[in-house]
Amino acid sequence: MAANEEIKLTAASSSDPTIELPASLRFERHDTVAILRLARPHKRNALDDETIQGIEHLFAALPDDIKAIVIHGEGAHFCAGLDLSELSERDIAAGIAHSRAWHRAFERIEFGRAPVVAVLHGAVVGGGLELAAACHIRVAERSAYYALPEGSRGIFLGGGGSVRLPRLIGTARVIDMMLTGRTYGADEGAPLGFSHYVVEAGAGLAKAIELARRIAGNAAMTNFAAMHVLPHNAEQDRASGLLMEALMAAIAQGDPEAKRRLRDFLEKRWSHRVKPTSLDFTDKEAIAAILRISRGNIRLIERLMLQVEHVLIANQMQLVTKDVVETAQQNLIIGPG
Ligand code: 1HE
Repeated sequence: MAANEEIKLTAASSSDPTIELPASLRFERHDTVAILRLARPHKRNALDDETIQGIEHLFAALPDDIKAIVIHGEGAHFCAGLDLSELSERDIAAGIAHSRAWHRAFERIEFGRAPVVAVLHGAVVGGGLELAAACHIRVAERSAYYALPEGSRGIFLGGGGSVRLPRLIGTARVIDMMLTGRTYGADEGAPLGFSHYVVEAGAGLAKAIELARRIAGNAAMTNFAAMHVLPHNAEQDRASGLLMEALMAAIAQGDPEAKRRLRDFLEKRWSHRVKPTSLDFTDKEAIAAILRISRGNIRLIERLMLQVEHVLIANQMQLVTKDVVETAQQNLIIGPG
């Protein structure tokens, strides 16, 4: 079937009567957060034409009240990539149409309305890695591994991976993965940019839902700006980026939702402060070590934070604001300087 041909989406597996999806996708709502499940575990969630069109259809028709989405793969793997059984039928023109269909579907994810959190476990390979790269947040379980088997199958990336992956992990790494078949595990992959979080086996979905709920609680304009302006600014020249930032900042500030949130903060109706909620012992030790080395120099701490390779620590460290550092200075070790 040509990828751009209309298909009949059958067997509505969605819990939403207005969204019809193929049997390979399941869509569940949980208030403002939805879970999209890749539901072909017997084929390791390999992505066939019907599934790709279902993803495009879903993100195009996303109900307005859904504010964040979690993508999860059923079974032991997130996704084994392109359904290779469909590949042998295609000529060159159909191959181009097929790749463009993937582009449309994944663009809908990346530049849609609701941020998407992917839960990665087991194989996250080929087109599965391309799908993960189109999502905004990636939570990896320790079982996750990343590879681009395209190199050994005589094919090339076709789902936007040649554009997105170099931006995530660097062109040199993508070349290495393609040419040598190199595989990265969850722990080594996280500091390289494959995922934002690493959690224990089986804990990914809960973590992703927790993050999605937090995202869903943001002002819609802020989520829009993060999803659309940040990637755009990464690709345009500095002056245009700064102008875009000023425009977006003014638009976001002018939104009634922002005004309401600022009033709540100033009038102390909402006590949310930017502090880590919990720092475990290992994190405290890491902060202590960094403070000791840096003698309380905040800028040096920020630079060191970027170099901390352990992802859990790195994630916590990103939350460390100036007042936390000061508290740590008082409570943990040395004074400033
Ligand atoms: C598949 C696919 C698939 C599994 N297309 N059917 N992707 C790949 O090159 C990865 C190919 N898959 C694998 O390497 C392995 O299946 C896994 C490492 C992911 C999992 O291994 P395992 O032992 O758990 O499962 P399995 O026994 O290999 O596979 C179970 C079934 O899923 C089996 O079918 P069955 O009918 O014999 O039971 C497999 O044939 C089927 N299966 N993966 C079709 N990918 C836009 S361009 C993107 C380009 C790419 O993505 S290239 C990378 C393709």
